[in-house]
Amino acid sequence: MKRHPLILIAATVVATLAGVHTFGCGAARSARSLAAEKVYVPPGELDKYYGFLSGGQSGSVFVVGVPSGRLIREIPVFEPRAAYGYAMLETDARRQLLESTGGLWGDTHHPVLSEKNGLFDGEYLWINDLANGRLARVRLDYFEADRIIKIPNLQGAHGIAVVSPDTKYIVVNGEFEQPTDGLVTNPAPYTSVVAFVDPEAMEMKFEVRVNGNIDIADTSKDGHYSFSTVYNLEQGRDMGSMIQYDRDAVAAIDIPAAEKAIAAGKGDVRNGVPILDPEKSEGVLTLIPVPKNPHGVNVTPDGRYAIAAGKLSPTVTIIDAHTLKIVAEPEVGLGPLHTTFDNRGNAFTSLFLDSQVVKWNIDKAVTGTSDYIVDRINVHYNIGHLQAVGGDSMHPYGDYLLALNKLSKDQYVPVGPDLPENQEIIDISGEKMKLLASFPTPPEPHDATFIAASVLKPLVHQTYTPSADAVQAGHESVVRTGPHAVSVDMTLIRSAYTPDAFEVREGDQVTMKITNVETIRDMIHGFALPDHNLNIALPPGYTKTVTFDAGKPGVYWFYCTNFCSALHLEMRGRMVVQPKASTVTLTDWHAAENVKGQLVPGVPSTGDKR
Ligand SMILES: [Cu+2]
Repeated sequence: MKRHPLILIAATVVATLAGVHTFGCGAARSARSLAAEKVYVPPGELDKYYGFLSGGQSGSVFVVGVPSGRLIREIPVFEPRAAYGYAMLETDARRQLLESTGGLWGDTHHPVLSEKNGLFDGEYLWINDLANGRLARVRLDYFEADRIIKIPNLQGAHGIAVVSPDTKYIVVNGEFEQPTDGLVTNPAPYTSVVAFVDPEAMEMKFEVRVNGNIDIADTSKDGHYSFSTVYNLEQGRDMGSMIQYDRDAVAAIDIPAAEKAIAAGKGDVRNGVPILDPEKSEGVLTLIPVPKNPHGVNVTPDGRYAIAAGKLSPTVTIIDAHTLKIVAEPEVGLGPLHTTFDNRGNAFTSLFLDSQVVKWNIDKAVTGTSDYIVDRINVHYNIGHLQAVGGDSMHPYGDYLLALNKLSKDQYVPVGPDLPENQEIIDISGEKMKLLASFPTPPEPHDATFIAASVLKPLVHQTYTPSADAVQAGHESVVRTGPHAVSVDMTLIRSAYTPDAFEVREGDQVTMKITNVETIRDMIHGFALPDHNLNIALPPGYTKTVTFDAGKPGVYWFYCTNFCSALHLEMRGRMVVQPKASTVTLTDWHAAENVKGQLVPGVPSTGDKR
């Protein structure tokens, strides 16, 4: 059969187009493959970095692996969380601490890591609660918040920073201005304070008064200055009056000068904390005028410059971190918020309005060279913080950067009117930035910091060392300690509670000390007690004491909430609450059960030692 020439031409065109199409797809696929390869961590292999993301109004810290973006852990901080060992009931010590210092929730913003010689040493992480003026410390050997304190004389604990290079203090900025003398009856001007906290004792050392709203913090790498951005020098009480001035400030506090003034007794003590008034203590505070309602301030890894982001000005202000003089004010784009660094002299600034990360060369910007902008990359969308791995230390790694975006529209399958927050991982190892991957997290990360897995992983404990008061296996007991009080010492090991039954009476206060006597990593057992608002998780070696009301007469099965073995479902036991007038004892119950053959032979209850 002879083909019509037009058909041949058409077939050739189709084939050619198909070829082009295939080629285009291949290029896209290969770019995708390269990006995927950079973030793919095969099952069984570990991430290169731990990432600590603030949990925002979740009140927690999220731990993600980088580069995979996998959510590895949540560390509850300003919240009681049964899943991670904290009982929910009102008498729980953790819950009481939270309630007495502000509430059962927090607004965490800025995770900062402890430093030794300017390097992250993996000992502690601190995180603020903006809403309730608190600071918490997380022990990284257990990934557990061990101290929470309320910062006096301060509202809106916003920016925090570690005083480099050896974590001398934790700096906490008070964002919400207060009557200077603390009295609402006095129309004195509102001011704020920068607080300096002893990181080991978690105690207040001193505060420095600053006019305006104190926002984000960093410190010079030699520990001489703390830097805080300050907006609303107008001292306005509403948004319109807060944005009148073209320049607000970076507040530089001379830490040795402040220490000297405190030692000389120049602080006015309020709520047990000496507050320095800079007007009475010369040389403590320097206000460096920067545009306009500035937000982030970040010190370069070499300690030469503090860089303030203009927020309402398209500029960053580069301040000499030793002389406190402004050396340059380059334009970077719209809505600059925060800056981070690689190990090749580049800065990366987040641009909220442009939805971009801009990479710029620090030396070129300082010397006024016109091509200081190196690259720009779009992010999705409206980036807040950003952090390069190690960019907040003296030794950035220079390979990955995390963009923490406020909006994630069209990035994930929709989940109702509220969409998850979006983190994007960007490859910064080359001249051009490359977007590699995104991952969602619960609300709402504000900031992040990273530590190499090679540094932290060896420091993480496998089990808890049993405390001196831990219940020993074989020494469990049920003891009546008063007319309306019973103490139960209990141990847990796969897959049984000892005792697995105990009896109390209506009206009793029951105090349970429970020890998980497992010695194997990850062998967690739970203790949930229905209708008593009680569920705790006990990692291996952990002891927890809880006190609760026995409640209404009845049989309550406590059970294990953490899957532990093939006999996990069988891991349960009873609290029998007798009516006040009852004369039946648990021994009687067991006798009755034995008659019916319901008690497992060889597993006698130790629960009736009364
Ligand atoms: Cu269990």
